[in-house]
Amino acid sequence: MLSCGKFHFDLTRPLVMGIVNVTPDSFSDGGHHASTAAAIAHARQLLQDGADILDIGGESTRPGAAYVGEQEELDRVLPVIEGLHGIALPISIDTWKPGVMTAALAAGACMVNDVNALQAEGALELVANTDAAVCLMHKQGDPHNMQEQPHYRNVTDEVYAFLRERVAAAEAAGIARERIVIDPGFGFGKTLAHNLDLLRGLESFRALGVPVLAGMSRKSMLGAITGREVGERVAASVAAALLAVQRGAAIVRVHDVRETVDALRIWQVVNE
Ligand code: 9MG
Repeated sequence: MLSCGKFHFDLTRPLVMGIVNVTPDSFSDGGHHASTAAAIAHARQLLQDGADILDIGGESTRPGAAYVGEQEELDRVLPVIEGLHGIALPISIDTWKPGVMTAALAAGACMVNDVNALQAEGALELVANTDAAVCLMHKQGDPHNMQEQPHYRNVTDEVYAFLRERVAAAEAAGIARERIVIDPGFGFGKTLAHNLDLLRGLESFRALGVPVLAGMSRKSMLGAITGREVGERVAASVAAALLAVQRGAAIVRVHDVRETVDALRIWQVVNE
């Protein structure tokens, strides 16, 4: 069971979270107004394509990405969330900043996708005081340095222990279990070998008793395996999403919603 505000999912089928990046490199270079309109149109297309959740983000978390100030992030995401008012699916805000979480939830978002797992001061409490869902993700380091020298003794054990602690912290703060999702954070301070270990061991994260989200869409781990540039990783992304679902992921975070929905439909029918 997953509850995001007024939306409730029984998780009897895998959910697809569609990515809406509102960053200058994703939509047009014609300024805020042009990128807002393009992001809203893209979000509506993802709804048509079969997305279950929309994840809206205004700060890139790619390796090497630059920090974006809170006001700039708000200027990017709030008009998009407001422009999607009344849309028939939950909106997730992809941010680690408590100020952005607060404003986005007030504007209509009902999920927080936090690559920092609510570790910022005040983040746990502010989500606890709402009925929003939260995705707690693992990362090692920060986007500007995380791929420099990731190191683990046992990546699956260490990520598991981190997520167990963050689920406990969230519950202790008053966030009900049915509002919590966990994510091992593919590509966030992980080598290709670490990512593959996590994917192979994904099933083990289900023991934490909350839905598992997996995000590998178009990531460099897929480029390293296929030798393909980011725009040519659709097939690899769909394969990765399917493998994650096969290993117990309840939600996949993807760019290519239509292709992923089709692939998961085949998986579902075969497993009926
Ligand atoms: C924002 N973002 C980029 N990659 C991600 C991933 O793998 N998981 C989650 N939850 N968020 C991500």
